[in-house]
Amino acid sequence: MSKVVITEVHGKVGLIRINRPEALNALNNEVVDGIGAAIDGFEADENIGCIVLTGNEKAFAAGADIGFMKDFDYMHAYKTDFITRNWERIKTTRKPVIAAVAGFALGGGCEMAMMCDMIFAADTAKFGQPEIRLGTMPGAGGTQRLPRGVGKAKAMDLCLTARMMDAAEAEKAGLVARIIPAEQLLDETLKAAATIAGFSLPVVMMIKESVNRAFESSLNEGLLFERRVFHSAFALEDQKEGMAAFVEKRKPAFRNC
Ligand code: DAK
Repeated sequence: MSKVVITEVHGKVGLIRINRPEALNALNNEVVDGIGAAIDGFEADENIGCIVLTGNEKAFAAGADIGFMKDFDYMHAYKTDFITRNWERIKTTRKPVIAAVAGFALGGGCEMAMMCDMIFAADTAKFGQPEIRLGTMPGAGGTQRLPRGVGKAKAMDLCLTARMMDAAEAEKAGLVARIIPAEQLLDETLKAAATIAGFSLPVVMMIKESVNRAFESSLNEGLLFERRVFHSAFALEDQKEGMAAFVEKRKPAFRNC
């Protein structure tokens, strides 16, 4: 049986591929556990500065595996904390994660892409929260992250009508950072990830933490948090190196400290 999650290392970038093409990369425990294990590995690897999560040309992921959950009852879902336990790992990594989305990102697939720090979309990408069609609702952030990404009106539209949103609409609405021709999606995403991984890792982590803070605090609290973290960046050797290199008109050599 082929592995449902494949990892590769490209220089300082860790790549995670979801690999269940026969089911449009539908997410079951094996896949989500595999993604979690891959993130654990990349988090622990000091060489890795950025992570890319992708699927294949047809699907990032067409949702949680419907066959797997169709017979669950309430008590089972509640007692086992249905799939919550292994879904949170993407959110907790301190290294940046870019979702490279081609084809379908639906239901849990869309939610998983939104757990990442940014989404690069192929021009073939299609996003949606079609759970309502199955007699259920989004359960992994669709009703929470989508409104923050695209605004209330569009989030209501997508969640209540089950329609799909193409890459152009998703970019216009702010869900997607970049649209890339499908055949270049992975290369371009790996390039951007390599750029990030070439910077000072502690600074990258500080920026990620600070941007995320913008969604979890008031403006004043967020600004205070940013100021404190900014001040702490003066403790870094990489700050001394970065600014010295600028003044000396040379490339900085960051050492992640
Ligand atoms: N689950 C299982 N199998 C799936 C699947 C899915 N979500 N999506 C597609 N497949 C399978 C199909 O059954 C088919 O398998 P075979 O019949 O060949 O064995 C194969 O993938 C190819 O699919 P189609 O033949 O349907 O392909 P089409 O191109 O005709 O259609 C489609 C593509 C994406 C429009 C269609 O497959 C589709 O509508 N799929 C279902 C999309 C969907 O409803 N997604 C939402 C699922 S509910 C939570 C975390 C997550 C969730 C909830 C809670 N917690 C942390 C608490 C998430 C819930 C969901 O995602």
